[in-house]
Amino acid sequence: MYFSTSVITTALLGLASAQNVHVVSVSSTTDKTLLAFTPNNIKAAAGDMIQFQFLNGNHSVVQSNFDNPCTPIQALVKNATGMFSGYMDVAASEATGMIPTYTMEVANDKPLWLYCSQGKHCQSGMVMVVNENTAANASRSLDAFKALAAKATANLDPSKITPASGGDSTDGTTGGTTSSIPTASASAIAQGLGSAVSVSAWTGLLSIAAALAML
Ligand SMILES: *[C@@H]1O[C@H](CO)[C@@H](O)[C@H](O)[C@H]1NC(C)=O
Ligand SMILES: *[C@@H]1O[C@H](CO)[C@@H](O)[C@H](O)[C@H]1NC(C)=O
Ligand SMILES: *[C@@H]1O[C@H](CO)[C@@H](O)[C@H](O)[C@H]1NC(C)=O
Ligand SMILES: [Cu+2]
Repeated sequence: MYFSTSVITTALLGLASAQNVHVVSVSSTTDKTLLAFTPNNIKAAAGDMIQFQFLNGNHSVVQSNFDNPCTPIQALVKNATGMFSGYMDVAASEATGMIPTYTMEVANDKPLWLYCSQGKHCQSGMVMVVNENTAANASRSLDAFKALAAKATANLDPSKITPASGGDSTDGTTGGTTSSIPTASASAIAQGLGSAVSVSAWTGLLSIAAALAML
């Protein structure tokens, strides 16, 4: 898709007023073996965006629920359309100087439990939470989720599961958009890790705006 600079700038300004973008690194540029989302515990308001930047390897982001780590939510909850980034193989786009991204909008302030469905990455701790709420239930912490994940017998690929025929449809589910950004931008943005990065701070990073404009 082609966006002229003026269209992108308009989109950027349009979003700058209201939307926060939280950047999450998937693996690492310096440690190719890192099986982690960084940061792995973020607070985001409804309407905020989360952009996963795939820095190395071949990983995914999949939504589960707390009690069933390493299992796609659509295998647990009837009619759920849980988020799944697809597998993002960084090597495939590295040659072009781009890294793949997956950007999603946070639907509500309920906890969102996420994992990587590649190999045994989920069991190895490649999990995260958005809006952990231990005040509502002290058992449902990221540490407890990690401990459950470590014991999971399988790490399930969302494209290879049987959709649930039952379950509680109150879990919040959401979707996202894939794109790619120049590798140089990714490292510049990485300085914003762990904080809510305002889109307005990114003026000049037009490829980011293009990614958002496609949402
Ligand atoms: C990435 O991982 C998925 C799932 O294991 C696999 O199907 C796919 O072939 C891998 N991509 C590449 C380019 O190796
Ligand atoms: C779930 O999906 C089925 C088939 O598309 C539909 O008939 C049913 O009404 C849906 N149930 C709910 C609770 O949305
Ligand atoms: C708190 O969470 C645990 C783990 O999911 C669950 O077993 C328990 O029933 C929950 N407690 C309440 C009061 O909902
Ligand atoms: Cu992974």
